[in-house]
Amino acid sequence: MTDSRLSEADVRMNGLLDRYEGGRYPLMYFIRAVARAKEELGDCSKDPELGRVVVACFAMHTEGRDLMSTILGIVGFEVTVVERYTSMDRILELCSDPEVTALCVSVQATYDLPQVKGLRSRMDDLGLERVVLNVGGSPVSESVARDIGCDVYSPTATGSCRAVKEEVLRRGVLRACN
Ligand code: B12
Repeated sequence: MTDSRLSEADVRMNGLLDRYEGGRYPLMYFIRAVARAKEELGDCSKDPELGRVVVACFAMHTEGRDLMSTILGIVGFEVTVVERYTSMDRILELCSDPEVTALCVSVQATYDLPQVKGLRSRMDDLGLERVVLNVGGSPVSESVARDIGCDVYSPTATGSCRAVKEEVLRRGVLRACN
């Protein structure tokens, strides 16, 4: 998208993302500043090639969910932010919407890891092969992400969001070729 077609909201929110990514903006300041910009300028533009991402968490640990939802919205996804205390069954039900191209799950506590164990194969059994899976949070190392069957993994939130976007676009291209 050429700069001239970038909305004021796009410019402001990408500016905030650069500051967060550069480590010059604490997490909660970043999330709140983007929310304020959205109120003031409206949402930033969405890329129809990306579709919708479902972003979930467990119980009361919502910061990882909110961080990922904020960044995924800026990089062009429509975002479904799943309510606290939502079961994994219900989260997967939300992913059956054909618009949904990716699922990001925030795990904060080790005792929530059993809920994402073998999640990729569970999704495939439900016919959700097309949905890109990313799980993150402090208990999720690269090897834990591999055990879960994550399609993309990164130690940073911005890294994960960019990897999810790349993989969704790559699969989109593949689908178009077939
Ligand atoms: C904030 C917090 C709370 C807040 C939550 C507020 C909120 N709205 O989220 C409150 C006070 C409510 C809370 C409550 C509890 N908490 Co608490 N909490 C924390 C704390 C301090 C920070 C977690 C956090 O939000 N981090 C910020 C996020 C963004 O970081 P992150 O997920 O790690 O993500 C980073 C990377 O993973 C990366 N990333 C890369 N790829 C991806 C992909 C995705 C999808 C995501 C999300 C991220 C990501 O991006 C991020 C930044 O780079 C942690 C300690 C810690 N430092 O982790 C304890 C912690 C998670 N809590 C803990 C516990 C035990 C509890 C309680 C049970 C305490 C109690 N007895 O009441 C309750 C449970 C409440 C409930 N029912 O859920 C324990 C869990 C222990 C364990 N076994 O794992 C911890 C580890 C503290 C501790 N050391 O004991 N908690």
